[in-house]
Formats: sequence, C-alpha cells, structure tokens
Amino acid sequence: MTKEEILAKIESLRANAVGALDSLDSLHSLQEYKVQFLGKSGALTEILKSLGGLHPEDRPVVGQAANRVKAEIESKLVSLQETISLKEQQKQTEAKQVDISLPGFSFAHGFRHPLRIVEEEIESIFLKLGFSIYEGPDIESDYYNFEALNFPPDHPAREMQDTFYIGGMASHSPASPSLGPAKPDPRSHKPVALPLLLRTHTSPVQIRAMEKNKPPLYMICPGAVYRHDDDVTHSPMFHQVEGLMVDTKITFGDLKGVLTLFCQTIFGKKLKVRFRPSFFPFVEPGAEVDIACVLCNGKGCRVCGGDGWLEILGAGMVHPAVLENVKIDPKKFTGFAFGLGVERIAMLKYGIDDIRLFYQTDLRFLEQF
Ligand code: FA5
Repeated sequence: MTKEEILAKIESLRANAVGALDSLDSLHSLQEYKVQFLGKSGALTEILKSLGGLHPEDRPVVGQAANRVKAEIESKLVSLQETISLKEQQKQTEAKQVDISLPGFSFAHGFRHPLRIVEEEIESIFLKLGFSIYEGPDIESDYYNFEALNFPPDHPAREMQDTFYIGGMASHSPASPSLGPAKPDPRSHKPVALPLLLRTHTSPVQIRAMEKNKPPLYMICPGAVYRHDDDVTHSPMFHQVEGLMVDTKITFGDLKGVLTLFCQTIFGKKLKVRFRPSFFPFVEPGAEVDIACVLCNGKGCRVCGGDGWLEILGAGMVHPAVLENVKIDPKKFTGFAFGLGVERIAMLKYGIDDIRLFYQTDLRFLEQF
C-alpha cells in the first residue's frame, strides 16, 4: 500500500469511529468499542501493521496521522465515559428509592387454633384460682392409667374407656421407675409385665402429681388423650383438662363452688349448672356435671336431646384408696377431682356440630376464630 492509500484508510477509520460514538449508551458498549477500534487486534493496529512496507521518509507522516486519530478518539471516549457513568449511577439510585406513599405488602399471619383458645381460657380461670399446671406422658403404663386410679385388673369399669394398647410392655425394672410399682403375679409372686397404652384420660397425671407433691395440691393438667371412639361428637384423639384439689377439709361444697364458677365463667354468669350422681372408680361420691343447654336455654332441642341439659364433665371426691396409693393419709386429707373434654366445651361455645372440623386443617374453618 502507498502512503496515500494508508492515510485514506486512517481517515475512513476516523469517520467510522467518530460516527459510532453516538450509539454508545453503556460502559459495556464503550469497552467493546475500545477493543474494536483501538485494541491490540483493533482496526487502527491492523492499519499500522502495513507501515513496514512504506518508504522510511513516509513512515513518520503516517504514524503521526494515526496518533492524531487515536488521541482524538481517546479524548472523546473520556468525556463520553464520564457521561455514561453518571447516567448509570442515576439509574441505580432511582431503582433503590422507596416510594413511601405506596401501600405496604400484607403478610399472611398465623392464629391460634380454636382448641388452643378454649384450653387457654380454661387454664386462665384455674390459674386465677391458685391452681398450677402439670403435664404427663401420652404413653402410659397400666398402673398410672388404671390401677393407681382404683381400676382393679379385669374390672368392667376399664371398658368405659376403649383403650389403644401399644407394642411395648412396662417392664417395671429399676431402670423404668416412671412406669409405676410392679404388681406381683398372685401365683408366681414375680413382678408381671403389663402392656403400655395411650392414656385414655388425663387422670394418671393426678397420680404422678400426688406422688411428687404432698398436699396442699391444687393442679390442672391439660393434654391429649386417646380412645377407640369415632363419630361426630367423639374423636380417637381429643383433649381433656384434669383438675385436682387436695387439702385438709376439702368438701363436696368446694367441688360444687369451683365447678359452678368455672361453668359460669365460660358460658355466662346466669347459666344453670346441675350435679348428677355418677360412677368413676377413682372418686366417691362421683358426679357428672350438666349445664343448661346453651342453644335452647334449657327448653329442649335437638342438641340436648330434648331434656334441656348438656353433660360437660365428670367429677367427684378423690377415693380414699387413690390417696393411699400415693401415700397420702385419707384421714387427714380430702380432695376433689374433675375431668372435662376441651372439644366438647369448644363445640358448645362456638356452636360446632362436628368434632372432625377441629382436625381437618381447613383454613376456611380455622380463620373464623
Ligand atoms: C373421664 O375421662 C374421667 N377421667 C373424668 C374424671 C376426672 C372424672 C376426675 C372424675 C374425676 P369421661 O370418660 O366422662 O371421664 O370423659 C370426660 C369428658 O371427655 C367427657 O365429658 C367428654 O366431654 C370428653 N370425651 C370423652 N370421650 C371423648 C371422645 N372420644 N371425643 C371427644 N371428647 C370425649
């Protein structure tokens, strides 16, 4: 190539490069531009490679022309880079800005289950009366669930509570003292292993509490219990709250006073409450507590079966044999106990006619409480 041809090429490159500057709108495109025109394998370097074929006198003329073009482009790039950087910074700041006039995001929040609401209400009534809360295991031994509560082995009263027995056996070894004292086989006089079970009521916690604490003892025990039961008002797993008050001079009058106050706090001050004789092996006398039907106010309806009363809990004076089982002297101390179903109270309180609704985790139901 001649000197004139190379100079013409440099001039055409200059025109192209200057024209292309207008299309640069980001730092990234600017970088690509530099590589394309001024980089090691860029267009200007390619032209300068042909300088070797020129006459030595012509080389400085062409070299200076190339340097001028290079300097011109570089200076234009410096000011363009500043403008583009400024614009990009502005864009980032705008993206970060918060419009405080916009409405906030709403978050789905959790809420308490209706059974938990009712259980907490029950607990708060008894806590205010000076009772403490105790807990016991769901898996129990025959001793705590039945025997210590005065259910003799093979006694028909055990059939009142359809029991789920489970695989293991209570070995009564010193390593498992929490399962209760061993019962000797009447023939061999050796300790017998009894099956483990899912507790059928919260009454075993009375025994555990009395074993560990001497009277006065005012306790309640909320918890899950299990029975072979399944219909619209009975569930195989449900919740009870057990109550126990043992002290000197506790009478049936205390039982009536505390339980009437409880029922009227839950269902309303004017609510009628009645105590009916009933049988539970661990109390004597035993009673069932009824309240005037909360739907028909005692007039009689489908829910109360027409007689105007609804049974809500079992209660009674602690049987002397039970006190003896936990080494409390029944001549010195007396007490009353009661047990209520949380689901039953919740169903009456909220007018729910199917117990299964509590366990179906249907938000349309649960969100109403
Ligand atoms: C008992 O369980 C006694 N332990 C209560 C007791 C304690 C009596 C202390 C005396 C002294 P009962 O089996 O009646 O009693 O059950 C008590 C309550 O549990 C019932 O009133 C009922 O509301 C509820 N209940 C019983 N079975 C079910 C079930 N399958 N599903 C839902 N609730 C139930």
